[in-house]
Amino acid sequence: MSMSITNSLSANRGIFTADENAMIDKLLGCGQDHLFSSWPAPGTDDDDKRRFLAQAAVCDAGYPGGIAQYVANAKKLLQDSKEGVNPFDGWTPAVPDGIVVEYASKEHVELESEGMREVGSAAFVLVAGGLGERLGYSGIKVELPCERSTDSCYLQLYIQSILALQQRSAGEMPAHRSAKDVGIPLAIMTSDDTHAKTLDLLERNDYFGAKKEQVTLVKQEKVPCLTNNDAHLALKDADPYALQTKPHGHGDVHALLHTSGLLDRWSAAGKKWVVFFQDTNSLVFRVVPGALGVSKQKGFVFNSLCVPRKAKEAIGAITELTHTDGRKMTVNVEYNQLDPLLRATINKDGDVNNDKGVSPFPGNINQLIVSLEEYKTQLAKTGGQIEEFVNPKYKDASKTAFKSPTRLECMMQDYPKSLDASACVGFTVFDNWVGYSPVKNSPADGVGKFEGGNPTHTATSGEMEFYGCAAKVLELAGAEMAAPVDFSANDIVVPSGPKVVLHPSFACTFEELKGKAGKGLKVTSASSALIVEGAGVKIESLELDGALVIKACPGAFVTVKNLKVSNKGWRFEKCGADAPEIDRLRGFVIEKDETEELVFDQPGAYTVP
Ligand code: UGB
Repeated sequence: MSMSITNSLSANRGIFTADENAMIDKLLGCGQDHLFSSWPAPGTDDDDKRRFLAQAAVCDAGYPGGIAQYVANAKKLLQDSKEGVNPFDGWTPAVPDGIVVEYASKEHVELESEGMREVGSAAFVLVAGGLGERLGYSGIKVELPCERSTDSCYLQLYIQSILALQQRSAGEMPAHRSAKDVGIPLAIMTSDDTHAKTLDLLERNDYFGAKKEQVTLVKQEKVPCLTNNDAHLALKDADPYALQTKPHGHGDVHALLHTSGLLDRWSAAGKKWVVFFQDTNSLVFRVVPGALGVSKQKGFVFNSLCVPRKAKEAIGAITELTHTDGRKMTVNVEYNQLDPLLRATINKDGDVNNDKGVSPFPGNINQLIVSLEEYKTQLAKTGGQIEEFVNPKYKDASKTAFKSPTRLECMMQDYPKSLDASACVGFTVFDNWVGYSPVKNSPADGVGKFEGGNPTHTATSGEMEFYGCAAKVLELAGAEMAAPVDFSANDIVVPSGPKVVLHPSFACTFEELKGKAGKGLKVTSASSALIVEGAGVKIESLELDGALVIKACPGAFVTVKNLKVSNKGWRFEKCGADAPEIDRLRGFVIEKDETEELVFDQPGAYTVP
């Protein structure tokens, strides 16, 4: 520590509390003297100095082991990065074996019924702390409508899906439920970027029908940025009393579930599983019951949901890694690391498609199911700390200076790296159409993906795939659906068939759905729209060419028999650059010319017509 810092700091010491002084000691103890080098004498900027120490204390408390540990980890990772240490040195990748489930197959139906027996013992965790920079939306992603036909937003779809599962599983809930038990809990990880807006969305919508106590928000803190290989923390250019901070990644969710006490609470309430999912995948609940069935049947302590992956697609690849010393693990290799790893080991061409047009490595969609008891025990040992990485952009080949401050990051799918080799880790593959349709990319990036023959993962594809999945599920149940036609918006082309929305209340599993709709349902035009809401709706025979909405409140049992609906229906029209942001993201608006509406808002038994 230089003399002048010692002097200016010593002079300031008297104005701080014991805790504030302890924070200063912590920072000095891990080589952060520079933070105080321009502090003026006491009497000047004292409130700003306290503000700085308060922010440092938040960062300290938000990181397992505190700032000192963060700096120590950073020094090691920055050193490795400078020396070009390959994190996969000694590891050889191979295509792993996993459980491949064909939706609607006999095996799938059995897995779903097994999963439905377990789902009352599950807790759900939504990671929604990301800014969604790739999408470029100004709000939070979970408030985006997943489709414009009903305008249900992602958070609404998720909560209503959980409530539907809860309603089906009421008889399967742990026997020792107490009056305080809130059913199937949902935790949402937010960040400073998303917290207030997420809370506001919930409050404004009365928690979308969930009990307030059922939903817990846990906020991740950002981590300090680093200016050099000595892991010096960065101050903001415009404010010498504020640390520059950035998100630490979705891996924070593990430490937060541990420190918040949620895992203990869930365990005490008899929960057995924790199901993680991301902010914009409208299809996730179609595959949760089956995947939970796989976890139960195979005894997986960790189960990643996967889809077939196109080479170079921005989703991680599940890979079996074998070390020269004999160690073996099946883990996610992130999309930017797979290509160099393959080139350096088993395939000079890197991340390329096989003769079936897909990467041989299944794609991780970060929908993860963990077994609570083992998870809780493991986190008690590790504090939830997840292997981190750093990705500095260097100014030149000397690798001594960064273009801009960097930070450590971690990913939630890396949790199994902390498990013993004997842990039962597995994965479950479903087809893309039924399990994965995220909205991550801006319209402009979508065009690039489209031109490269890759999934666009835009709001345009997200909406059409949501309808397409429901239509295909009905088809598998025996319905006749008009074939999709090409639909173009925002300079990409997506298949567009009947616009089918099956509200989560309608059916939770394929078997349940098949008992309510399938044979006898005929949708004769790709432009038709069919919206069905309510557990009591049963479609025995219906022919549709146009738009039909059927809504039944809880307790209303509606049988649709010999109904023929033909009307002008809805048009999906391109929108202009002056349209509201939500419309511009998908590139179209819906013009509802004519709709047949069958609404039953009183319990009872009805037959239509
Ligand atoms: N998220 C947080 O909650 N906090 C954070 O600090 C960061 C993110 P992205 P990413 O399914 O397509 C992941 O940015 O990280 C939330 C997997 O790593 O959308 O590029 C955020 O709100 C990858 O293996 O994705 O890639 C969102 O809900 C692959 O599975 C979630 O974390 C890929 O997702 C994911 O954040 C995919």
